[in-house]
Amino acid sequence: MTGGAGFIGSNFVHHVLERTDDSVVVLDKLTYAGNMASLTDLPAQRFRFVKGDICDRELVDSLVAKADAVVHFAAESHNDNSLNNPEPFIQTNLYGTFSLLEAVRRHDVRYHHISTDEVYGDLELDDPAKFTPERAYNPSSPYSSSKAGSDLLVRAWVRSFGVRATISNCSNNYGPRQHVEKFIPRQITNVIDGIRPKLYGAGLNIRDWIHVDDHNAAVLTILEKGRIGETYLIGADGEVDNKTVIEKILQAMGQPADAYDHVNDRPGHDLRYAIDATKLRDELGWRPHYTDFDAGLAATIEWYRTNESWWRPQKAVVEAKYAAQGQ
Ligand code: NAD
Ligand code: TDX
Repeated sequence: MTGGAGFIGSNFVHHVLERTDDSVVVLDKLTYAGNMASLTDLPAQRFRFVKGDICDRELVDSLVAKADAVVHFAAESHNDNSLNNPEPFIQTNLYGTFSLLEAVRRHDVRYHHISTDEVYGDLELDDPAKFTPERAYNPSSPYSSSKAGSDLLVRAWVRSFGVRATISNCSNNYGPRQHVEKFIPRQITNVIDGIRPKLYGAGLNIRDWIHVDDHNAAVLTILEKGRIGETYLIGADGEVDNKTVIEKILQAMGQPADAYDHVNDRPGHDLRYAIDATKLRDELGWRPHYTDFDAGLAATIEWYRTNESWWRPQKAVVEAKYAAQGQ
């Protein structure tokens, strides 16, 4: 698998090693987003870490040659970074996916591609529709367009070369080991540090939150039972607007619900995402386990409180970057 030192990938490593007898090899470049502290206490005989770039065709080819399946999590993943400097997004998300696809094609290895609901663009706040696998792609940011392009590469390699691939597009994840640049960990660690949470614009934007373990359980299900060539949308009916999320965090951490600042909005900021996961539920029988967002949030707050050494080294750099752009 790729990207195993990142947020979702590291949780996937723990998930797979705890729930199956499989062995896992992680290929990860250890960018600013990779953290080896996320990969401790793992069974040494079933886990191997390789530091390297998914764009390194030779390295990728040699690892894929020995794999039964490839699950591709590695990406440049943060929208705000993609607005400041799109280049690594094009390189990693597009060329990196191409590099993996060529290797799985050559060695006929099963491939699962991790993607995002952001490829569909956004919905109006009052639109009764949700995203379905048939919806046309309409991405807004350099990040989401690079992910959309990578999905299309996968579809073409399935159709033209018979690559045995599946794709999943998931909504916003939360849970342990998420980088402090992202919305929920940023606000939790702000409150711990006595900094007021920062809400972009009016904060009416809606995200469809899912716990990272529910995402990873779905990925494992698709890897084992998914139909080749198919796209599955992963979501747990968790729509909440950003303002409400900040208020919930403040209240859960014993602060007044209005003790936050409005800051500059994100250019091109998507208004609302919402996933219809009927296909995944009906075809593959997947169900989310974490259906109580407040409880999941409380557990996540507790994780950041007790794992300060995990996030502390990144915090000041991230806040300085945001401050420089009025966020
Ligand atoms: P992350 O930024 O926390 O982790 C990304 C990992 O990929 C890091 O360990 C990094 O070192 C590694 N990486 C980056 N470039 C690399 C390269 N060129 N070669 C090898 N490794 C490289 O990301 P995340 O939030 O865990 O997201 C993982 C995947 O899930 C991404 O594909 C993302 O698009 C997708 N996704 C994320 C969310 C979410 O809410 N975070 C939702 C839906 C889909
Ligand atoms: O400080 C903040 N204040 C704020 O209001 C930050 C960092 C974000 N926001 C808003 C922007 C979004 O509407 O919160 C929402 C969530 O922001 P992010 O955590 O940056 O996530 P988002 O842009 O929605 O993208 C996430 O979900 C889809 C992941 O980062 C992507 O990798 C994934 O594809």
